[in-house]
Amino acid sequence: MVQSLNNKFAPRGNIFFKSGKGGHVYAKIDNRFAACEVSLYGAQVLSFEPHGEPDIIWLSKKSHYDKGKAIRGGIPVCFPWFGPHAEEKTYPQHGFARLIDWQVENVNNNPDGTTYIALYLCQNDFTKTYWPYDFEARVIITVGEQLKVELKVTNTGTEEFSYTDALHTYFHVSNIEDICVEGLMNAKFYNGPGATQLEAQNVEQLTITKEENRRYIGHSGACSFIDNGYNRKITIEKTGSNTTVLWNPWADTIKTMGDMPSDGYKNMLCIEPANAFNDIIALKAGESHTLSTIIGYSKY
Ligand code: TA6
Repeated sequence: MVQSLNNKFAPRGNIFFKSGKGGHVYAKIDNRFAACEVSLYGAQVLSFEPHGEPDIIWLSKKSHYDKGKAIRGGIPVCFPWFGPHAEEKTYPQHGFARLIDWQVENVNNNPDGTTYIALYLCQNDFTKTYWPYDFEARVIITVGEQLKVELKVTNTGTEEFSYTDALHTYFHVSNIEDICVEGLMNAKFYNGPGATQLEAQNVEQLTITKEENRRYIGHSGACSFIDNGYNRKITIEKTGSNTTVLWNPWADTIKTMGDMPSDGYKNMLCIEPANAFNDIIALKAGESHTLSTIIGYSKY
């Protein structure tokens, strides 16, 4: 498989494929802007490293790579549900998209020097054990000065379906106590999975000093964070999303997670463009929806 992917796509330049951990296939993109690694298992970005910069994406050194388990870190694609399944407690958290191999549909370089890879998934026996619908999903990853990730879902069946989704981005930070998040002022959020009352954020700059699992509802705009250790500001733009999730497990919860180092919470922060909770996408036959994020940075 790796050989046939390389025969077909490597001559286009700036990309090659290799097998690696867990027996998965990985795409390595390296162009004049950045290096980026993508796992075909899960259509998951694992790194985005602009040349001369520390990686913007965090990947756990203790991640599982076995089939059937999610890779911890990068940008897991949560689809067709975010969080636990609403009725079936044994179904995998965050859906099946991150637990399956995606096909490479296309790879190319754009005239502006950016490189994209388009990954494809449609219904099969595995997806039908959890979700009875016919669909096409595409994850298109474009590597340039910025990283763009799009998740486009099309209903290819005859009946309407609904789903929730997320680009569950793990950002790499110099030190969680040296960053502050901007762009969420006045946004309404549920403070944790058990919360039933909405709160309004009343600070312009949010610092993270404890476990956070905030679910911002009706938040469709951009946000950013300042990383004082790496002297950079990371911007997170998005389209097709009305929910933003912000998560850091902090010191106690991380100890219960076997695939994260116990001090890993110090160097990661999830900020996740999503459609989740009451923000549900419904697609009639033939309709599509795209969730996308553009991750950029500037130095100061
Ligand atoms: O997005 C935050 C969250 O839903 C948390 O509640 C936490 O469980 C996290 O995702 C990680 O989920 P995972 O299934 O990857 O362990």
